Amino acid sequence: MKQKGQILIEALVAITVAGVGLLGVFSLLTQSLGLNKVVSDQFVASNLAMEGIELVKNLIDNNVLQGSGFRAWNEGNCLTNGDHEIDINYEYELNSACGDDNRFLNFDPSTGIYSYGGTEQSTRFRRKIKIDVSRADEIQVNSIVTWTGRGGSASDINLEDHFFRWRPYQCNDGLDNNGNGLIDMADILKCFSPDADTEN
Ligand SMILES: [Ca+2]
Ligand SMILES: [Ca+2]
Repeated sequence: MKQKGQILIEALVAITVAGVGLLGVFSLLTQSLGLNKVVSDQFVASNLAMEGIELVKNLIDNNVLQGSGFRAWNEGNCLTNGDHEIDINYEYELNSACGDDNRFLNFDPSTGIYSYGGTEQSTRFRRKIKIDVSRADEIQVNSIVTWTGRGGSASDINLEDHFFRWRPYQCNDGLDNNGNGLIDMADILKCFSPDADTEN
């Protein structure tokens, strides 16, 4: 026949074993939740970096869409050497403040837009769009997103892209760009070279 004390000891041992087992589960759960946060931060940062590249593409496309006589494809609107803050507003229009004030991006849950304006929730993400237009016929863009991750560690994603001038120059495109009835270099006196971009 078992003694009462023996039963108590058995119960204590069982509780301890169960407790140790549960501790392992809790520790795993905490780790998993922490990693979840790391992954979601990286996911948001990657997308913000990608958006940065898209915003520069939009600036370039806008230059081209304005047509000849507007400005060169690689000029104006933050398309200058240096670091820039570029975002979109609620109307999905491009804001190009240019220059870098090292500001945090805000998040608007109702639109899902990350931007510098408004009174949305402040985030831990900063985006710097580094532009290099010093090479002819090429724009280098580095979209760099930085944030403070789990445990206060600094993280960053640097996405690099190169845009090239693939459209032919006005003096060599086979088109009468300025509508004077003369087409391209052989005809036009002021087209001194095939890579001139004003047909006048
Ligand atoms: Ca032409
Ligand atoms: Ca012409």
